[in-house]
Amino acid sequence: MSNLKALIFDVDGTLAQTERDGHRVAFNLAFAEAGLEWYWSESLYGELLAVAGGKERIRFYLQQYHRDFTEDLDHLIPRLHQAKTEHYRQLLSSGKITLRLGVKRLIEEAYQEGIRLAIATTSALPNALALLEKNLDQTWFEVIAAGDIVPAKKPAPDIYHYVLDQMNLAAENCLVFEDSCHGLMAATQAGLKTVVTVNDYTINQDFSRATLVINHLGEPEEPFKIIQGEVSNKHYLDLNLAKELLS
Ligand code: XBP
Ligand code: MG
Repeated sequence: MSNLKALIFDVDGTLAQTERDGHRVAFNLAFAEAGLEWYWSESLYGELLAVAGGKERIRFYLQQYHRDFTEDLDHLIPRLHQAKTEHYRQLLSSGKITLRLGVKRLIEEAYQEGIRLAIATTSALPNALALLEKNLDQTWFEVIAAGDIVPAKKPAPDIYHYVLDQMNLAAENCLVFEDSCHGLMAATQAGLKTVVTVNDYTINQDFSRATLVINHLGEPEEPFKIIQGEVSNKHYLDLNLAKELLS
């Protein structure tokens, strides 16, 4: 009998590569629209990802690069972030950002087998929903924990504690999917085993506490590459492997 009762997914970077071509672009559109001469290049955005949460990221950027900026940030940042969210939703509705390899297959298999599903993301709820609406059946996810639902964002474990509470599940019965060291830290501190699927922004981060680190979930005809960890004779991540990883 397997311990596995639920899969919990991070959104940005894990379900889809949303950061570089989604969130980053939307931030820049919101800045331009507000008449601000701020531009987040791909490499600068990589630096700014050190801070989770869009509102927190703008504040961090100003502290690092525009210390002399005098506007009332408590007023400006939420306004900018709201505009950014609108741009992000529009970008997603164009369908340009698709799910990462193997994500749909694994989620469909889990749903059909009665394994419970949840989302734990730092992103604002409308952003998480925009991706799900376009690519998956959001009603399959019993809990969608997002954005400001907990006061402390990843790497704090709060969002994972919240999901476990809502689902009334123990950490030992769930497997988490993340793409970043912040996400891994949050899940690990909540006692959860985590599979990391890296991306260009996170590939060099420290994932030593992960159960498995791979380049993507893989498909039968497109195997994953193992970066850290061991699996028995498997080339893509399916429910059997998820169960094996939890045991
Ligand atoms: C990703 C984030 C988010 C997004 C921007 O979190 O840190 O801040 O970059 O989204 P996760 P918002 O990987 O946990 O989903 O602007 O909505 O915060
Ligand atoms: Mg992520």
